[in-house]
Amino acid sequence: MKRYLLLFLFFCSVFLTGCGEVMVSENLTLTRANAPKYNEQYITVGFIQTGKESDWRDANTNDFLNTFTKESGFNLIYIDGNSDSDRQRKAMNDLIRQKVDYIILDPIVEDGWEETLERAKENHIPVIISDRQVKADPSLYTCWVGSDFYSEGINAVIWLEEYLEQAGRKDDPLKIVILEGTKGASAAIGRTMGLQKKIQEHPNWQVVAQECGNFTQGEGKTVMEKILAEHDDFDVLISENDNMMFGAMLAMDQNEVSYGVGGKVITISFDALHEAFEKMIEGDLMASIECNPLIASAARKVIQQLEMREPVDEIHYIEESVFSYENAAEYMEERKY
Ligand code: GYE
Repeated sequence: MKRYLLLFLFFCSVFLTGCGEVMVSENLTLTRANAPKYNEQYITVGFIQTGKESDWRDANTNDFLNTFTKESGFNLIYIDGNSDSDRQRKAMNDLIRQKVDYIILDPIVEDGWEETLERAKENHIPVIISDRQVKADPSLYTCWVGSDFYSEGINAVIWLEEYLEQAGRKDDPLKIVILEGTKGASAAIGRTMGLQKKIQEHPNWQVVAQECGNFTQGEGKTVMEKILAEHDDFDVLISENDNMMFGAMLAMDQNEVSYGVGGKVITISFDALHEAFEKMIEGDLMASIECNPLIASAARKVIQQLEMREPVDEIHYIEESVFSYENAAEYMEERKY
C-alpha cells in the first residue's frame, strides 16, 4: 500500500500541471480538477466606498474586503471616500486611467455622477452601483445592488402602527421627531419618503422636528441636544440609522427624557446592528428596520455573470426584515454584523 502512496505523491509532484487525467499505473488513472494556471490573471476591481461614517459602513467595507480576495480570483483596489464626493470622483477617474476591469461605486450622494460614469463607459469599464444610488442615465452603469430604502421607511411606520394598536393607543395624537441621514443620500431620501408617506395617513400625528444627523453618532447626539432645547414633549423618535439613535439616546439621558419600553418616547431606527440588538433586548430601542450591509457577494455575482457574458438584472434588492424588543433575543445569535 505504501508503494502506491509514494507513487501517487511522486506523480502529484511531477505531473500535476493542468487539468485532465494522469496515468499513474496500469490500473490507476488520476483525474484532477482544474488548477489555477501559474500567474492566473486576477480580475481587478476598484471599490469606491463612502467612508467610515457608521458601524453599518464598517460592516459593509469588511464584507467587500472579505469577498473580493486573491483566493477568489480578484485584485481589489479599495478606496475610502472619506465622506467626500469630490474624492470619490477623483478616485473613479484614477481607476479609469488604471484601466481596471470593473468599478464598484457606493456614492455618498446621488447627484454629480453623469460625467464620470460617461468616462467609464467610454473606456468600456462596467460600473456597479452598490448600496446608495446615483441620479444618472441607467445606461451609464451596469446595475444597482442594495436595499429598498422607501420600503424600509414604510415598514418602520407599519411597525409603529401595530405597536400602538396593541398598546390601545391607535387613535392617540402623536408628536414625532425624525433624525435624517446624509442630505442627498439615497438611504435618507428613500427612508424619509417612506416615513412621510405613511405618517401623513394619520391626521392626528405631527412631525414636530426633522433634522439631519448625517448618519453619525456624534452628529446624532448634537442634533438631538438642539431638538431637546426646543421640544420637551414628543412621543416618537425615528432615526434613519442606529448610530444616530445611539447618539440621541445619550442626549436624552442627559436631559432625563425617558425612552424605550415603559418610557415616554418610542424609539425606532434603521440598520439593525449588533449593538441595536443589544439595546432592543435591554428595551431602550424598540424597533430597528434591517438594512443588510452584506451585499458584496451580490456584486461579485454580477461580475461573474458579466465575465460569462450573461445578462444582468438592473436592480438587485437585498432581503431584509424588521426587528423589535419583542423578537431581538430570538435572532441575536445569528446576526453577522
Ligand atoms: O443606513 C447608514 C450608513 O447607505 C444604507 O449609510 C446605507 C446607510 C446606513 O452610514 O448607517
